[in-house]
Amino acid sequence: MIRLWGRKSSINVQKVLWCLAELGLEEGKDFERIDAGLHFGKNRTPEFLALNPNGLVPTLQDGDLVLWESNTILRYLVRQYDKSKRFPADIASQYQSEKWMDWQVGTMWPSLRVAFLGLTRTPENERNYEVIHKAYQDTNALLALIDQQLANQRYCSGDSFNIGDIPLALCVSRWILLNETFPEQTGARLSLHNVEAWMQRIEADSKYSVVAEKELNIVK
Ligand SMILES: N[C@@H](CCC(=O)N[C@@H](CS)C(=O)NCC(=O)O)C(=O)O
Repeated sequence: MIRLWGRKSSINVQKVLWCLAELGLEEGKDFERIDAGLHFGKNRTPEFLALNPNGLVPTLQDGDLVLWESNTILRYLVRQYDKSKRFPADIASQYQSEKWMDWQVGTMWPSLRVAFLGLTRTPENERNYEVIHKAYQDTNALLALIDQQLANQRYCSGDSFNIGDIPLALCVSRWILLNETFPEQTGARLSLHNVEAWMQRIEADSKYSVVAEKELNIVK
């Protein structure tokens, strides 16, 4: 049975849970999940560090194979388990999706992460609100790029939902949640109509609720 290490409130664990759901793989039947990270701990034990020397979640075990890096885990799961072709299999769609996955981890998240960690993992008296505000506003500008892309197509890689939509939609959900929770500190959130419509399509069509998990684990 597949084993997934990670708490459900982690955005990177959510990517994996969403992908597993789309592939029709069920917790308790096809995979087991072990709560780890933050208050659950377990991710700094020698046993865990032997699996993932970064001490981070998600970490996935499938037989002898151990994987970490959430986007890589998604790629693996689709290649290994997408027997019913839930995700587009043509090369052009695959690489359009890859492009956005790399952009999420290399460009968008580094910007949103500064605002996210600044507001949720930094004690109030240590927060640098200028840096947080700038990071949030930079993320607005980055998300405007996805909005442009979605003006002409329904999903990140074309007309069908793809794995690249998963990390993007989870980041958008965090971007909204941060602004709703800390409106003054983030400054205004751009109104992105194509992104909004895409989020609604995703919420209606997918097997995982992207907006359901609202736990930010805020440090006081
Ligand atoms: N690039 C990694 C980042 C993993 C990561 O930063 N995980 C966070 C949760 S989102 C973590 O394990 N934090 C420590 C903790 O939860 O205790 C990935 O995409 O999987």
